Amino acid sequence: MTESYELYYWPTLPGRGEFVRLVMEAAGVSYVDVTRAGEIADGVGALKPLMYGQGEGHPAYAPPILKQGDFVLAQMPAICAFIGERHDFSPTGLQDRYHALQIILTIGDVATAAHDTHHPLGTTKFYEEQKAEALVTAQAFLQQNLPKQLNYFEAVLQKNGGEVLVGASLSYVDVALYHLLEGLAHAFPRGYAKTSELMPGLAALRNRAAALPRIRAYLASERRIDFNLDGIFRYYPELDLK
Ligand SMILES: N[C@@H](CCC(=O)N[C@@H](CS)C(=O)NCC(=O)O)C(=O)O
Repeated sequence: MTESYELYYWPTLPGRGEFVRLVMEAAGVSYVDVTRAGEIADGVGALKPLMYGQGEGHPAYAPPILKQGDFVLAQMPAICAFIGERHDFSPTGLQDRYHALQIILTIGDVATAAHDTHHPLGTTKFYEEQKAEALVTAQAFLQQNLPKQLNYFEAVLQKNGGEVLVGASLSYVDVALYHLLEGLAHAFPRGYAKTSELMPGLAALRNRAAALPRIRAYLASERRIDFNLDGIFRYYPELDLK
């Protein structure tokens, strides 16, 4: 397969697509962000025929979707692992590869939990129609889940030497965790700061990843979509810790 990678994701939000973008950017892999290449309506028009099993071959359910020629792959963790393994940005050896998979799947779980804080009743209703339920869900997330989740990532990091999550070199899971932490800190500045104050490994990982030349170049580019009120990590001050 030599054709270039195409990423299909919703054109106006970072969402789960951003994990994929950051992994490709950090690995130095070029790609076309198809739905953002022209008009928004055209972009959505290009994405929809690939969703819910409508595509050819092994079709996708939901975006992000990676395409290279006839090869189509969905599920954020699967795409990140595929790019990592194919482009020397993954641990090697069966056990380390599966430990990386364990971590990227956990990152995906936390991202889903963060999303559900503002949409606990589902995505068919706007946030404004479920604010009361969102407040209860967000407080439970911040008080009960987030401390355990951040402690888990800190423990994984420290038990692997403190620099990277798996193996001896930076890999796709470190970059994905960087984005998860950025997203959580954006959505819940008070909750994140309070929960992570005694987690030096996570703070250092964020700084190291943000300083990578490829990540810095990407963040400063027009390819980056900033966090907004349409993605997973949304800043609603009323949902944060008081
Ligand atoms: N577990 C999947 C979740 C995919 C997903 O929920 N995609 C969202 C956007 S982030 C979507 O467009 N879903 C459409 C739908 O569920 O109908 C992944 O990690 O990729």
